[in-house]
Amino acid sequence: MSMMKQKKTVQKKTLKARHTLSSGTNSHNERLKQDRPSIVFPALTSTKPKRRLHSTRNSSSSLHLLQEAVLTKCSSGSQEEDELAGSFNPGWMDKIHHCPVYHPSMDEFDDPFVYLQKIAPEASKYGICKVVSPLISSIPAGVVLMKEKKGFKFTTQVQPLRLAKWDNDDKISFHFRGRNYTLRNFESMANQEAARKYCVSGCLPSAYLEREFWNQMEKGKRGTVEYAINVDGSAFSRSSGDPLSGSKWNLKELPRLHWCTLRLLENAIPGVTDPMLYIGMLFSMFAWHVEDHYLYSINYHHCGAPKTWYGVPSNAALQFENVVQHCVYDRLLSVDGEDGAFNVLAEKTTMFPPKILLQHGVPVYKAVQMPGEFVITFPRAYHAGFSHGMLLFVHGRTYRDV
Ligand SMILES: O=C(O)CCC(=O)C(=O)O
Repeated sequence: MSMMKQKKTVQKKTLKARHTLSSGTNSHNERLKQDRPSIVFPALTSTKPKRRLHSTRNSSSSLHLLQEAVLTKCSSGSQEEDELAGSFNPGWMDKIHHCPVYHPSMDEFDDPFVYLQKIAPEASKYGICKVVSPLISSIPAGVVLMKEKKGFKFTTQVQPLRLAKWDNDDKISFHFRGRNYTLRNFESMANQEAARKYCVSGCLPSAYLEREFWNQMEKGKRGTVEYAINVDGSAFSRSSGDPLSGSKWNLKELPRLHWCTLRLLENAIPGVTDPMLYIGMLFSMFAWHVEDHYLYSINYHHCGAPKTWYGVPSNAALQFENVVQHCVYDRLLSVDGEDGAFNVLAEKTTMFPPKILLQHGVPVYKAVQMPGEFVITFPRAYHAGFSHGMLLFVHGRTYRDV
């Protein structure tokens, strides 16, 4: 397709998308429409990060949500694959096994690097793992933020809760800012939204929400959710009396520990040498991606509803990129070969159900992260996921090699 025609198609789709979002009847969309400071719908191909050198900050958090028809067309037709490829069929979710969960003793927990080195040979085979902290914070995260970050406010991003109606030669992404919130305002908005959907704001069983999330993604039309990502700060307290914050697992301190290579960086890099806060609501999501420069990531859940993660081990990264290249995007990517998939994934905008991976024999595991738990992602392990409700979460990237 010529550049001109492509541009026109994107514009046409953009207008359609704008119409869909702004004409939504649901009250959340209406409120966003009124308060939204700016709306940008960049074309998918507008910003291509350099291979393995894209910046955390600049990675768009908008999502390319993929049409089910495109997603399922690679099914080779065996009975099992047909079942996995069927219209909404929760059966595939049970086929994704949980990643390992570690319960270190106080002694083992003393040094995160020694501990991670110990579990890495086994845990890295799953791409992700959970570490349940034997220490808890004595000061709740909300209290830390209120006290240590006076007037704390953050801006969300709006994510469409649906798969896009793409055709084979067109693709767009939605990327626009949500509102500015205090923690309390965000929580009340998030709880109202959850109650609007399920009559109560309390958390429902994880398996139910996993089914609901993918069901809504596949069947949804106008719904949106908000997610505050890459917010400067951390909810680890400065008080030395707090057992977890006083430990080496405090993500503010971890990159400065003696054998973390990141301590050698002269300048602070948000999200790398300093952790970042993520504040989510029911079905806030993060797209499939690997960490910048293939770093490890370490993520602590401070409070709120659980979060589901999916992870793919690094030895299947090429296989994963191949599936993205040939089955998810089909012929849509402008750059061929492994770079095409890598580049588009680096934009952190590609979200598709893990059943596509199952259909193509790509190993994928899941974790349901609760407050008080760390999730580790290993170098070059693709991961994606969603929140089960309002939650407060800290993410940090850490050293390259264990
Ligand atoms: O929870 C999120 O939104 C993102 C976590 C993560 O995988 C990341 O920041 O790399």
